[in-house]
Amino acid sequence: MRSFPTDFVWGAATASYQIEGAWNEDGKGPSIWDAFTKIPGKIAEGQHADVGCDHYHRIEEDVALMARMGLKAYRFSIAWSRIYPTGRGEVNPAGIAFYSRLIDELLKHDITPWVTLYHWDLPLALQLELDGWLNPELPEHFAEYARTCFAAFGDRVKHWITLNEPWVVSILGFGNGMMAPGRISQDEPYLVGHQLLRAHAKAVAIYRQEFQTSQAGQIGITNNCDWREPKTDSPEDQAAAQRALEFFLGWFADPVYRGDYPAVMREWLGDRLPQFTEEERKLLVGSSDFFGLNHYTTMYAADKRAGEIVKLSPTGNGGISEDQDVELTADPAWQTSSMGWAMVPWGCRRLLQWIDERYDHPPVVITENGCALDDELVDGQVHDEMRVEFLNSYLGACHDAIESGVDLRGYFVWSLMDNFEWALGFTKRFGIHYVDYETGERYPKDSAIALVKIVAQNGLE
Ligand code: PNW
Repeated sequence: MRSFPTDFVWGAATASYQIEGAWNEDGKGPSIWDAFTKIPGKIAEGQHADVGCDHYHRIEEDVALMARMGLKAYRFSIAWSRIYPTGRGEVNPAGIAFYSRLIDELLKHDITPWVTLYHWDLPLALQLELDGWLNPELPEHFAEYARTCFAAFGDRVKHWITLNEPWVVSILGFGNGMMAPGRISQDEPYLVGHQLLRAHAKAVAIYRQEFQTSQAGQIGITNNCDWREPKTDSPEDQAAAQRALEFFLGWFADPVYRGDYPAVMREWLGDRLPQFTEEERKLLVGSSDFFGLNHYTTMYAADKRAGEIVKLSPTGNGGISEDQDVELTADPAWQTSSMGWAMVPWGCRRLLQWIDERYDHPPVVITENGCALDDELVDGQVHDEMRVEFLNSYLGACHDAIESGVDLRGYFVWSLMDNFEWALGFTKRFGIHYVDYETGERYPKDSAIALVKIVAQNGLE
């Protein structure tokens, strides 16, 4: 039996736009995802999440799913445009009431809420009126929205995540245009990333100054990163892998833990990378009480300096690589999910080790890990053996990391249930519960049953 620390947090994660539906109910304003999904050609099969998983109308049922599983925590996100329909100005009381009810329902079942303030669904008005995250004013509006949430929910919410995956917002939203708002640019990702970091720092400063003492909660940021393994042991490829990790995770974690962007980004990007003021640096350093990590896959990295410039498009799961002169490849022997993402548990372990070393042994929480498969519902059952294997092997890697000294505090599976997978719509299923989108019915998959056992034993057999 491989046991986890006794207070290890076992949870499941979701995000507002992916599950809620009720896109225009009870005063909610439209978000950039409500608009983006309506543009022909942006989403697989022309889908959108106007109804989504209908979670907005099923919170009791969905909390009951988690309670039955014995989960200790639930990570969800707040739709900014439910709280502020136009992103700023008047608060919408029905929006506050909805999340308040969800939080109470969770607490009633001893499930700890972990709340993400921004999981990509920017109020549309802020995009149209202010150019969204390109505008240096956005951090002010985000901080104000955050303050409203701390004031309304902070008596009961003790775990806050400011932003989910600023890398995805920057690269996929403004680099290759795969995600809302769908812009394609070489330079905007770095400008947007800068405003996201400023927004995070401001929200944390408000929490610390006005709420943390009385509410006694924690606040942090969640970044996503895949592992990058040197393709050969040549010094060039080793440097390429390190550079790829610094461009991926260091971009957003270095400012928070070390006070500035990685030196290699400064060197490679020059003026294209904005500068922090001294004051911003001070707000940023130490602005995360835990290291939130979303981790999905691994690729090999090789030096590509001599090669031709690759076009602006995601290379596998890697994002823009031309600025880094890194070539990413996968081992054809690796098993892949229906996203095409390779399943490489040892990559998870190495990434945890890398974080531990680079950021001086921070408490880490895996806020997302999981895989999409072509699940089929047969007689009310889903036998997702591959996902069971995925969970066992990745959790095994987590356990190894803990044994070698990494301070890993929790694990949230992505996702509680199948949901709207952004540009891929409902064609990808990440859930440990199967959702029948015709009837709205949820069914536990074998992976949910396996996780129940792991949580009950607090370990792996
Ligand atoms: C994350 N990439 O997104 C998000 O936090 C979830 O909302 C999403 O459903 C989940 O992972 C699965 O995709 C990512 O290209 C999207 O590297 C794309 C990438 C990484 C994470």
